[in-house]
Amino acid sequence: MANETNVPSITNGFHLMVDALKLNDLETIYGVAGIPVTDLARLAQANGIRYIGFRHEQSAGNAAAIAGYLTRKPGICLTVSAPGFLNGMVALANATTNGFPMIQISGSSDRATVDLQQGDYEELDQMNAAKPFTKASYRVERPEDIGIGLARAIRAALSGRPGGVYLDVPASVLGATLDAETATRSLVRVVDAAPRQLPAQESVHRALEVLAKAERPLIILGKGAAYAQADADIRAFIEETGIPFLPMSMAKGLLPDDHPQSAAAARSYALAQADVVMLIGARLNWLLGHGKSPQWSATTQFVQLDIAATEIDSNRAIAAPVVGDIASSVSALLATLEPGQIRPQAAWLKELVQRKQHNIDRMASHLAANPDPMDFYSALGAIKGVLADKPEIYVVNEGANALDITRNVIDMRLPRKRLDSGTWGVMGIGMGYAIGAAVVSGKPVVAIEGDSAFGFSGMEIETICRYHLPIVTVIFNNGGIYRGDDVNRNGGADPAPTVLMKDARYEMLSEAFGGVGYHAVSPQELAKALDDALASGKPALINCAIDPTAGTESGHIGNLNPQSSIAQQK
Ligand code: ADP
Ligand code: TZD
Ligand code: MG
Repeated sequence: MANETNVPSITNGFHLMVDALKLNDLETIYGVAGIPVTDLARLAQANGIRYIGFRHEQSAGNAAAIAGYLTRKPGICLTVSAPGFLNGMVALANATTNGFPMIQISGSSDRATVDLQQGDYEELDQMNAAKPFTKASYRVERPEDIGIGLARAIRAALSGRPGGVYLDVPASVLGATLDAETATRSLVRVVDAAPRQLPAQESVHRALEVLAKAERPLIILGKGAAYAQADADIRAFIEETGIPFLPMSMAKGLLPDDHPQSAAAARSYALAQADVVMLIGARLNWLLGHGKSPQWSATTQFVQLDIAATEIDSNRAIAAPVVGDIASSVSALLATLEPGQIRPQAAWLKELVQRKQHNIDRMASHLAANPDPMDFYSALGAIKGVLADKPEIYVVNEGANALDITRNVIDMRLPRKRLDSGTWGVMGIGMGYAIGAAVVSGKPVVAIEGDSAFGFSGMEIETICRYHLPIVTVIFNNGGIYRGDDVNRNGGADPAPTVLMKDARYEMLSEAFGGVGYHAVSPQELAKALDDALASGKPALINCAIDPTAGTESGHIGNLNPQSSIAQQK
């Protein structure tokens, strides 16, 4: 019979890539099809990999990045050459900045032509272009290297501080054939891609000694702590020591926001007054005022748990670094901690409770006010009520006021449920993160979006409807970036730079693709729409009319705008 001859069976780069992904349990691809990866997407789907096709690579990349964060497996984004590659790069760079494991696999054009700049279709030296924005950037030049190339990408994405990795696959490699036996032998299943990194025991002792001397200690939890999935040990350490904690935005819910030791509602007081601060998977970057005045005291001492040794002393001297993976470090701290060794002063805890109560009361009055038109607080009060008994729901959040006020109002009670603009404060993550979270979890997602923020990924509403994902998008429509009431300083007919269309009917975008649309002008309408939308489990969009004068310039970070000593012209 024909198949009993000596002719070896043949395979090609397309099949090898699919086999390599499957061998490493990478079972979802987020991408946009086109030359030269269309058949790769088809073949992946045919072989049981879930393929989610987007309208723009940036959203595909954002979905992959957040999938990586949630699952601790690199999220895979597939892009076409040059422009598609570059569209995805914003998401890959953002993943690197945030420490999310992700691999962008991109097709690329003919090497010989690209390197001589002879003008190929979609010509770009992608591997080198990607380098400054990634943890690692590799190119596979022979089909028999696909297996090892993917293995290197997985290891680079997951080990140490996770990040974005670029893997370049020229069209010729995808199409190249090789015999099936060589191909099979070339595949690599990665073993222990994120090995534990144990902290030195002396660093653990040093950290506990510094904490033991503290009168006003504070623990800051960052998204590195959330990523580490050491939830029970982190909680045990906090509860056994009695140290108050402050979650960074994506660490909200690691311990419930209504936990009695949460100092979130007394944030600025806690930062300014703490004498010892323990950072667990949080960087002393701009989000923490670089650990410097005016937010911080010059005498505060720091303990820092991080996997990246170079993070230590990055902005301020760290008295007790504990370098290791957070799960190992926290468990070593717990094992070494002696009963009663760490005791925050009673006066400190009492002062925090009083400050908290004051701010909670102030917030309650904001939430209860019922202005017409709605402001951010009254809208969020309605959403808070609906989400109160649904802790399993993911909350995706971006915007300026829409971001800052939501972060303060909406409590999280489970870890890794809040996904937001992150370290860069980037706009455009909304629909991609929502899709990624819904795909990996099968759980509902509520995306709370500024009207400007939404626009960056708004076309993915079609993607959400096409895949029937349980995502409810709430648009805080205040008619602009920060506010909707600015005026053209030259008196002309063009709108001001920050102004968007206030009367835009965003809900019709959902209806256009078979989703449900709501227009809410009161907290009651908003609460009912959100309740109904979540009960239906279907894609929906709620266009929420917010007072155009309700926001403040740049939200809570107006201080970062450049200040000129020369008076503004008009
Ligand atoms: P946030 O924005 O919430 O403050 P950052 O992204 O600035 O958090 O900081 C997260 C930190 O956590 C990074 O410095 C990163 O190196 C670290 N990190 C990430 N994963 C781990 C882990 N598994 N173990 C230890 N540190 C980690
Ligand atoms: N582009 C990108 C990619 N990221 C950004 N952060 C910005 C531009 C600048 N920017 C912000 O920092 S917030 C924001 C922009 C454009 C939008 C704020 O308007 P919004 O929210 O409607 O989303 P509010 O509620 O009106 O403040
Ligand atoms: Mg707005």
